[in-house]
Amino acid sequence: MHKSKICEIIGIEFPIFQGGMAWIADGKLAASVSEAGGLGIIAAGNANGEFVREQIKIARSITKKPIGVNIMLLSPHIQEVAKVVVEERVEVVTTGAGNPSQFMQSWKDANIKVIPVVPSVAMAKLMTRLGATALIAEGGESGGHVGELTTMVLLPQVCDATDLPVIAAGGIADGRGMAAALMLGACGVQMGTRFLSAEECTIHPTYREMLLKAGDLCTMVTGKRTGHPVRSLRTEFARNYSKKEYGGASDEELEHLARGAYRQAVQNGDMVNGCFLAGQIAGMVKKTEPAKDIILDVMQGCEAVLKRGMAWVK
Ligand code: TUI
Repeated sequence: MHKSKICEIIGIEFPIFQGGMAWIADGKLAASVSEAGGLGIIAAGNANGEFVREQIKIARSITKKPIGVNIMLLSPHIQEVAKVVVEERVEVVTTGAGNPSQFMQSWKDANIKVIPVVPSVAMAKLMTRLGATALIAEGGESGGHVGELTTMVLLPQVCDATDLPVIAAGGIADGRGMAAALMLGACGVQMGTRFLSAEECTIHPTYREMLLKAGDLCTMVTGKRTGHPVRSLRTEFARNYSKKEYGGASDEELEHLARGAYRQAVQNGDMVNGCFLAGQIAGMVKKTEPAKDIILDVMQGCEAVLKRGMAWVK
């Protein structure tokens, strides 16, 4: 395949980003993806600045290639994490779950490439105006915090609204998904759920097992009522939360239920208190393999689909 413009801009071989999954995407996973030619991204999630700095150092000890940090804008440690990425000179910052406007200038001054997740055309236009390097159009098929629109609907509208390169995310886990995203105007893809199964991804064995066993209908969205909709595997925790959410529980009670739930899932595999974030495409993730094999499989699959696509052209 020809090089994508996002590869030239960031200095990577393949236009594949690994999603910044909270408490999952650590320095080791990110470095493995970057070393394999994609863009590995460390998730800051709700962690503090020192945790993020440590993960950046771990990644740097494994790879000399560019790495990214995903900054979750609802984090209580947002101010210190925003400074750490500057001090540690990461090549790319992606953002999620909010509006990063107040940080954009300081990151740009530090020569960091800023690539925000945009869930709408309005946010795409705002981020373009504020000087983002590229945009990630993430549809609600994704795991974790979700927007309203699907990738199929969001992606072409974001592409029409900006001249910046657009990365597609949400519901992509193989070469077919990547090819479809390119046809809708994207110049690369971001995958979270597919990289959850990577050999280098440290999640609890229970999490891995549930992911590999998941089928097409195995995820659900909770938290719409609180304004923080989140997609996760349909576990006892998720069903219970949903029952409470629509059964009149107070916001405080729901917040109490959700506190620390991502970490409980990742580190302890706790089926009762843990929230196992995963995208709708989980049903297509069937084996554990090295990050490098995932990237090569998606790239080769994409190229094969694009070649077959010529059969439709007269
Ligand atoms: O951010 C994600 N996925 C995530 S973040 C996360 S951790 C979390 N912790 C507590 C509450 C909620 C989440 C787990 N998964 N994906 C990127 C994403 N960003 N999806 C949607 C958005 C988004 C939503 C609103 C981006 C911008 C936005 O702006 C709203 C506004 O106008 O401020």
